[in-house]
Amino acid sequence: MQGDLLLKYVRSSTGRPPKAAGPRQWLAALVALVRERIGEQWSRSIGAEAERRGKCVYYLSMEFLPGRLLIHALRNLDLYESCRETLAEHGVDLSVVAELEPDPALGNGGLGRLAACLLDSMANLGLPAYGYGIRYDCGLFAQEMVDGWQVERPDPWLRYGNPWEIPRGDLVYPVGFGGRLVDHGAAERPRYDWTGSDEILAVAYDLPVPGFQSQRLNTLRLWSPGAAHELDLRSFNEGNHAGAFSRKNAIESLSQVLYPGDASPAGRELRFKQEYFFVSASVQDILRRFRRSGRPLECLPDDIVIQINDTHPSLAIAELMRLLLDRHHLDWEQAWHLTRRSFAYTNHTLMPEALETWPLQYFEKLLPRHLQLIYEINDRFLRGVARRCPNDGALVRRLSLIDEEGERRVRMAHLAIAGSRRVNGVSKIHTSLMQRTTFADFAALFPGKIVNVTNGISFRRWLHEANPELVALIRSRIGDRWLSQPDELAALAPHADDPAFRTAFRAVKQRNKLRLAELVASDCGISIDPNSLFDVHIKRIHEYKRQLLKLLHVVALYDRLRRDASLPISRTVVFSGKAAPGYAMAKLTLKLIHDVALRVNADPAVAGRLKLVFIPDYGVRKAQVIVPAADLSEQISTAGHEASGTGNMKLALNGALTVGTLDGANIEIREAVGEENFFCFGATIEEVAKLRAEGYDPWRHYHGNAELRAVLDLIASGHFSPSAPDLFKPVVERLTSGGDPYLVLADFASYVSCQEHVEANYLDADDWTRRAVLNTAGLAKFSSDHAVRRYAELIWNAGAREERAVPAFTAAE
Ligand code: 26V
Repeated sequence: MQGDLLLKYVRSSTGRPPKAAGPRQWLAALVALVRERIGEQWSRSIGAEAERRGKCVYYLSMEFLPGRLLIHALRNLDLYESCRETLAEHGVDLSVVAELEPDPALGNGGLGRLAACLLDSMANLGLPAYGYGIRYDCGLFAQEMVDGWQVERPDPWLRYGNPWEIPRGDLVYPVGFGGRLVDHGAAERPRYDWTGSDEILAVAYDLPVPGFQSQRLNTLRLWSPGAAHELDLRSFNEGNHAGAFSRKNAIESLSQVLYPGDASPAGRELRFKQEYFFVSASVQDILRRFRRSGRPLECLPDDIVIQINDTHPSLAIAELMRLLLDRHHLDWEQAWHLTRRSFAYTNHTLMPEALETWPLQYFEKLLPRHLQLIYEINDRFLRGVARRCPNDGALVRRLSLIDEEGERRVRMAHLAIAGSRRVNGVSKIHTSLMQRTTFADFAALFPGKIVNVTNGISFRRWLHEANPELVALIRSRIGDRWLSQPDELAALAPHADDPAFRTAFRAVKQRNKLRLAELVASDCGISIDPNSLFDVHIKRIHEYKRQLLKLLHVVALYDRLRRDASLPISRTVVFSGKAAPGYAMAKLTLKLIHDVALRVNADPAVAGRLKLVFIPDYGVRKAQVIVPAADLSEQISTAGHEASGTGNMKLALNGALTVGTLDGANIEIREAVGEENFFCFGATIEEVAKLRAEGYDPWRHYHGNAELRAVLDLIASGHFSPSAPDLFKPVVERLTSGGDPYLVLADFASYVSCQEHVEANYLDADDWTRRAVLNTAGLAKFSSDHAVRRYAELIWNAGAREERAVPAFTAAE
């Protein structure tokens, strides 16, 4: 039945008979089939009726990493098997067709993937929600490795179009930059007009976000820039062809690229414009939909909540104020009262260099009205502070929305906190650090405002889709209610004691390892042994994530194995991840991984016992192959630096044991799976703080640990780079005379001894599997469904309309 329908779609959507259809035509037909099935549901979900049922959540994010949709949707709709069979009858492999779907890489890492997992869960739980972001023409760069050096290539993911998206020519908003302010009001009640700005248009493109077997289909709405008069026709007709296109090009540059991470210096002003562009369009769209409901503006915070994913969309706070004041003519107290109750802000990092601030200059030039509003917000806010804490000028300076030192800048986190109903961190320890350190003054001022919602991951994506064999095995024992009720995954724990279950679990892992071995063979041309321990470090390349610590361990192992031919070790170390293009140390680390790999993999003295591979172009697609195959998950950030981590959850859910520091969500994962099933090492947050306070000296470790010294000397000597012997000196210098800012050397001894433990444990394959099962079962609470429920209860007050009369306005702080 579904098969016939599919054949019909091949004809109607590609104009070819099935016999003549190639994989791209099959893809088009499959997408048409799914779209037909979900179209009805989608229009019902976005219909006014559905929205009136509960609060609507708007999730604003500069990044989304949704992954491919086809297999996800086929499984959700229970069409997977029938479609696979129909294709097979025509000699076509569904997995080959699925590979043709673009993987939207509209994000850098965890923050973007979290946005996608939360959207997935909101749909799954039937919560009305919209994701808002930018439709970047090129997502995060494609990573190519040339002789171990990262080369960034554009990723024109829309080259063949995006089969899922629906252009919404009916949803277009003007967004202005520049111009000046004119006061139209009376002296005691000024009213500003922002005039003369250069207006561009924001055009909506919608993508479906299907829930798992739920009736709800949410929308990811991405904005693309256009201009009212894209082409200056007169100029064109006068022969100025290049000039006529220049405005069009300038406008299009707004969505051309995603900024590849915090360490990249380029394009700051463009990034600022991107932030305002998507935020302005989104807030206008939110207000339009709200106005359509016919409810008075006073009810805005009862009907909507705008969750901002880090500070990147925090200009939305000033934008809502602008619209409420200048367009809807509310007075300041009303507008601020509504705004503060409509927003919530999630913080994802406390690293000072990633806490956004924008020069006042940018505002003066591009957003003069917003600057004026931010001054006013700040003024009122600081007067409130001074009233509560008189004579504390230092406190006022610390809390100010404006950093007055050096080039004056707006502190976006302060704007986000002042303008939100709640602020949340993404793991218990991260939230506690927010409260105790970076935002301690705010925590004291607004007790209870900073709350914790530990991150979660979509089990549909990271188990159901990535690891279907494991899902089948789990189903055979505990059914499949856990897919919609993730807590029920905990029922798997007793099966860890069943030898037959362990054998089956191990067999699944083994097949996943074979699949990864195939990927490594095709991507890297290296053959790896699926019987070895698969030791996996996959994430953005950053010094705090300490790829270097892992690498020093690899070199130490290499040295040990060369000296001792009888050491019973068999390990394959897998790295994958991208470096920000402007981050020299990260790129040199990649080169070092490559050069060490060349040496190690070619040395007969360690053959069969140690392999090192780097899989290029990490993204959701590759992660879905690597994660199910891992035995050991490396989560080794310097304690206090990884806000949460979500890769740690994906790997543990798929039955990897973690070797990790007491950082981010590792702490909660360890609690959930049991200390005995987690390899913990390294300095704690308190110890890190103490070491730094005492004046940390990496040389002490260099001189005090012969193995560490030998490893560093080997790297510095040019052993791994004979044709350029000084190449890696900057790495070794960074870890020694450079002060070793992320305490790699301080944790080396503890890490190596922990890894000895890992090796000894891995020799008992059956017991290792028992613990792997306990990891899978223990991860139940890290489902993003759970996280969304907490957001709904603690922050959004969603699920039901707030049972409250229209609020009386009180004088705002
Ligand atoms: C900052 C900037 C600054 C301008 C250029 C582009 C850019 C991109 C990202 C960032 C901040 C990144 C913050 C981030 O990704 N944090 C990660 O969030 C994950 C989800 O909560 C969490 O699991 C990770 O631990 C955390 O590092």
